[in-house]
Amino acid sequence: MNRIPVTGQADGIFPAVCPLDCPDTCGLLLHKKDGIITKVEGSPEHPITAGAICNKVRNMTERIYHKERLLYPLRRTGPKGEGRFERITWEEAFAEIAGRYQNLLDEYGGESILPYNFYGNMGYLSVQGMDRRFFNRLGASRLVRSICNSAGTAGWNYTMGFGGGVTPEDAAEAKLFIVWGANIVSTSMHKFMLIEKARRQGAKLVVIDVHRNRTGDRADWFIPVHPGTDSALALGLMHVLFDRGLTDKTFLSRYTVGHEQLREHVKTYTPETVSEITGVPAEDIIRLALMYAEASPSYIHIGNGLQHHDNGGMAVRTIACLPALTGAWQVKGGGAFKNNTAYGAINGEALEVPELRENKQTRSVNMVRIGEALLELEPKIRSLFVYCANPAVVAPDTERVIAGLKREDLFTVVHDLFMTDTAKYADLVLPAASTFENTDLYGSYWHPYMQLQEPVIPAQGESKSNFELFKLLAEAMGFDEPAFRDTEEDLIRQALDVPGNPYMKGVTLDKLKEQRFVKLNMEPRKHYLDRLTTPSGKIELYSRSMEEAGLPGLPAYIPLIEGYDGRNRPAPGEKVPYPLMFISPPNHSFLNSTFSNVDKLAQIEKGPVLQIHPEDAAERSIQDGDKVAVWNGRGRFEAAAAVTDRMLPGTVVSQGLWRGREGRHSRANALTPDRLADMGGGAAFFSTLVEVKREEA
Ligand SMILES: Nc1nc2c(c(=O)[nH]1)N[C@H]1C(S)=C(S)[C@@H](COP(=O)(O)OP(=O)(O)OC[C@H]3O[C@@H](n4cnc5c(=O)[nH]c(N)nc54)[C@H](O)[C@@H]3O)O[C@H]1N2
Ligand SMILES: Nc1nc2c(c(=O)[nH]1)N[C@H]1C(S)=C(S)[C@@H](COP(=O)(O)OP(=O)(O)OC[C@H]3O[C@@H](n4cnc5c(=O)[nH]c(N)nc54)[C@H](O)[C@@H]3O)O[C@H]1N2
Ligand code: SF4
Ligand SMILES: [Mo]
Repeated sequence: MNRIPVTGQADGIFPAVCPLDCPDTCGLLLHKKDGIITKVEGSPEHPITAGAICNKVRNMTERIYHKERLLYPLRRTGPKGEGRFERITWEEAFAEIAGRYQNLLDEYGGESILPYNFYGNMGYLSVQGMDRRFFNRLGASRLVRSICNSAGTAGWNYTMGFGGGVTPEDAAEAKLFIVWGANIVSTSMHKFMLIEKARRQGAKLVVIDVHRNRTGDRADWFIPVHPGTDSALALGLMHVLFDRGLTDKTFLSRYTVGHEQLREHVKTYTPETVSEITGVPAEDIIRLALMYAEASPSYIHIGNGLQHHDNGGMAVRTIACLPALTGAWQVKGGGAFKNNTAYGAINGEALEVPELRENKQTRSVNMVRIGEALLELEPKIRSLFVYCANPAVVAPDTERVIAGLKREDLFTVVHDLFMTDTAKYADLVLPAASTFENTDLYGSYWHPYMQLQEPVIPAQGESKSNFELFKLLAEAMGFDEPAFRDTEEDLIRQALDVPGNPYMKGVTLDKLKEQRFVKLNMEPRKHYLDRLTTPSGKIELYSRSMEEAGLPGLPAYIPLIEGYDGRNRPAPGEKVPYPLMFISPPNHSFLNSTFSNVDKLAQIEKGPVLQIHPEDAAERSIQDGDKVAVWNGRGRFEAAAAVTDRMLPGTVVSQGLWRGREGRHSRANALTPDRLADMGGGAAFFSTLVEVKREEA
């Protein structure tokens, strides 16, 4: 291992924060001996995560001190994609970027440059600070960061207004948990731990998913559905609730708009009709509706998986209506959770300084369509700057993304800790410092605690934090506005000063230094229902804003553009080019594509696996363990077959985002579409059809 010992720093145990794109944002403790982090464990003092961490981060030292960690700036020497590079100095790197950017500015304007970043590190300074200031000043094209949860968030916001739901402390009191389109055992383990605790007091867990994932395995009741049919299921539940007089009429009149229309509207969604669409037996739909009406408090966790579809925004919007029908919101712990980002909203404008941008009309590019943008957008994108993201693996339709990255006339810079698939196509690759080497501020999109990271080890090799990198780049470009002179602490103070957000009152840098975990001021939460921020100030079962945006104003089931439901899926033996729905959600041991290069974790996951139903396997003479090829008009993916009845027939599942491998087709996103979902410019990864065949050995 490439460990660089540090002198002059005391050994001991240091507080830290998990930087990964995971709702739990754990408090950590780093054990340091001879200047090296030897152990990562959970901080028992964190009020929510309380000392437990996942296996991924218990192995974080494998990543921090990985033998392939980038330590110096590199310049490409071979063809794009081949991965041949030579070491250069930072001075050379800065001079080259500044020179190229100045030419681009002179010849084509700032819009010819596109930043591409996501949440490889969730720290506000890593992805929303000096970097944004730099690209604003440059006048670069704007990036619409919608690859993760935008469709669902839009659907939630149309219904509820405020982008927050039930908090963990309240959820602990629920008696019924419905986990809908999420795999929290793997993706948010403390949520599952909280549910386990409630179950010991008699609470029940229902999981609704297209495949029986690890969470489904542990549920009291697992309900499999056909992909993209969740809104039909939710409408079926509403049908039963209205039909049997199980709604809370007082709540509906006081806190909602549109309940009379909704009652009429759902009459057509009978359990029988909904059963045909979703694959859920009619008696189960009735049973679930009765269970939901009876349990109090009842809590629905709306996952990210179910909104990665053509109709994903509407699916979330429809499910979000359910707690209003039973009045679940009135009881502590009752209601729903989609994400809780809004409580801890920081002062984004102070961090990003949009005033630095001269042209307020600068174009926006949706990150979901990065392949198309690189290949087709006019005027052309001539430079791409990637950090905290790995589009060659995580973006949909990766064949097109890679074709775009191969463009000879595209000047690509990648800042990362590793030579990712994307970095292999870069002209310059810059080494990034890991979070434990940085100062940063962390919120959580689930729990109400802010945390501070301070460096525990120095930057490894010549690596630089995002903050430092963009500050120096600004200097190289000759940008001399005061915004580029701010320190990390300045940025944290600016971020925490949010006059418009009462939940952030009292969260300060000094308190963070002193207490490590600073709780948001949750007092306003008491009046949740009086603070709904929809146009009507109520829960909008009918939404005029949606109609104005060209969407149905009432919740509706809209079939997928690319996909089948239970009514139209091909009969066994019927010949259609691509009869199977392909779902590619996260796996247990990686975080998106992060960790896929850590052998220990990759070995646990074995390699790309395709779960296929026994009926679908038999039809194709596929046996457990066979090598299979999965393909459609976009590309090809290879995996080992696991024959299992975890899904309904017609759906195949491959968990995990694997990096590209020499001579192998290991990217699931070769098969996924770059269509935008119905709302929020979101991604529709899972609305895709494929065929599968056994590969001759
Ligand atoms: N271990 C691990 N943890 C992670 C991540 C990771 O990669 N690995 N990623 C992080 C990130 S960025 C995010 S956004 C979150 C996401 O975490 P979750 O909210 O748990 O969402 P996903 O894991 O994307 O998808 C969950 C489930 O959606 C199901 N699904 C797909 N289509 C449908 C559908 O039409 N209907 C229903 N009901 N279910 C469907 C999939 O089968 C899958 O089991 O997790 C974070 N945590
Ligand atoms: N098929 C399919 N595709 C998906 C999904 C899915 O479920 N299925 N999930 C989607 C979702 S929800 C998301 S959020 C996206 C996630 O997509 P990305 O955010 O691109 O996630 P990662 O693959 O983890 O890439 C993060 C990169 O950031 C780097 N990094 C980490 N820390 C730092 C830092 O401090 N500085 C710099 N410069 N780099 C750093 C890491 O080394 C890593 O290479 O993927 C999406 N893609
Ligand atoms: S990935 Fe999630 S569960 Fe694991 S340590 Fe980080 S925040 Fe905690
Ligand atoms: Mo995500």
